[in-house]
Amino acid sequence: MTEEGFINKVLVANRGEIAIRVMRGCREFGISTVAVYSDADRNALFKRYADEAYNIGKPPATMSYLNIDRIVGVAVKAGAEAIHPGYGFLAENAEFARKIEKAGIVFMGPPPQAIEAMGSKIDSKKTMKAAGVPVIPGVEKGITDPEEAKDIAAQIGYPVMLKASAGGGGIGMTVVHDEAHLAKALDSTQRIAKATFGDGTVFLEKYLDEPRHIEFQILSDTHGHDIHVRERECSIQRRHQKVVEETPSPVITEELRERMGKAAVMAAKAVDYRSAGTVEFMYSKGDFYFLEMNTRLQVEHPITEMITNVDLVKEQLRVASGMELGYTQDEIKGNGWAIEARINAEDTMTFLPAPGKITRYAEPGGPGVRIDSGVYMGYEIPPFYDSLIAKLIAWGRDRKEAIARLDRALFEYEIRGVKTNILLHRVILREPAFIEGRLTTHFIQDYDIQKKVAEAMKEEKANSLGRARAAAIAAVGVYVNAAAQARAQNMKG
Ligand code: MV4
Repeated sequence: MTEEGFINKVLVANRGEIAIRVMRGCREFGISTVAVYSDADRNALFKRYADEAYNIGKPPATMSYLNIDRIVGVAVKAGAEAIHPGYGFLAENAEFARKIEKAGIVFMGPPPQAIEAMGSKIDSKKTMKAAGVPVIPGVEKGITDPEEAKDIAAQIGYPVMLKASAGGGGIGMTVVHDEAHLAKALDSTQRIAKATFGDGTVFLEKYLDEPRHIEFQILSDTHGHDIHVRERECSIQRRHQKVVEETPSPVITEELRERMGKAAVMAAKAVDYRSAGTVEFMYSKGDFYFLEMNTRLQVEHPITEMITNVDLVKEQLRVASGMELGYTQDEIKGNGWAIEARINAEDTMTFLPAPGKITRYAEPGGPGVRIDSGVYMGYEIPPFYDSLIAKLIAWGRDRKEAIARLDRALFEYEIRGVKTNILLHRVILREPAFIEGRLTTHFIQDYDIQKKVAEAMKEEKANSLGRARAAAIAAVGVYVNAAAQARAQNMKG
């Protein structure tokens, strides 16, 4: 890499597990790494992992990880030829990408115009529709007149959904079931959009019932090659944050993968994409629709790496140095099944972050287990950033083996001192609907998962056998149950 390309040093404009993940790819290519860290991350693992580290300010992200000029300044001073943004923070900030390129540094993401093209929901829908990518039925324009809204809703049929064009994170979306409620909902959604995003533009589309979230990994280089690296299903989420992700999707057939993959590649080509990205679709009753494109490497990228053996960060490094992708579409093959559990420091009852000091810490291991983490025993999780402790990923030859391995790894995982969602994951894996692959975006509500976690906690406390023994018994139960279910249903996709 250092011989062929021109990148010898990369600055990682992020923290935690993703900063380490990116630096791992760099290290394998012999590229040196620069970390930037806030005052709250003086003792963080990613800071120690890097070859060089620079303090960029106070703990609040606005005073450190979101300070564009300071980060670009450090990159120039350190002589980094490229900046990797990770996810979150500045990863989808077109201004950041522009300032980096103006400083003569490579932004390890898409061109700024591609970030902007995907920033507005109305504009991205228009672009996708023109490119031949299926979109949710509706209108791709802002609506202000309640009478016009009623005409459009009558045409597409109720229920409909009002969405803020500048929206994100599930804010500014309202389901409307009949005409009587439309005018009021339009008014309130516009207000929320204006107050939250500074842009009150709202549009209207068909509301999809029981949707599944299926996304495609994309890789694009600067030589006109765009490929997809198969799908991930991320239907299980709470408060618009993913909790469990898997690949392949239990519902997808080879024929559907081919069609959705082609649509994802068309989406990438339509915005002159570069680097790694994700095209999100909603899947409902056999049909799929473009939802949005995330113009970054995503949290759940490891499951794709587990079944394809493609190192997505190393592909990003190749692309950034002007090389062609290391794979053609035909060379992308899926092997087995991978599932990721996001391990958060949080209170499962409220889903609120629970930062604090990790007093005991032991990571799982063994066959088919990957863990991407950024913590250690004695580490204090700062309260300023998101609550992700680690991503635990299990690979199996088939779905049932992946489930059994993930459950076994969750059993091995020991974290003390902070509340975690480990038990939540074990409850999800035990739920018959999960074992059968019946996933929807309402999974946690529909199956009373939080209530079941509360019960499991009580049982755990009451159980004189102790935690380890109870968990071991449950793990065997999951395996037996999963095996029986898998026999009943062919889920090898
Ligand atoms: C929808 C929908 C149903 N119908 N659009 C949520 C995030 C935002 N980007 C789009 N979202 C949705 N849009 C129509 N027309 C349901 C959701 C949705 C959802 C989508 C993906 C993953 C999880 C979700 C959880 C709740 C709602």
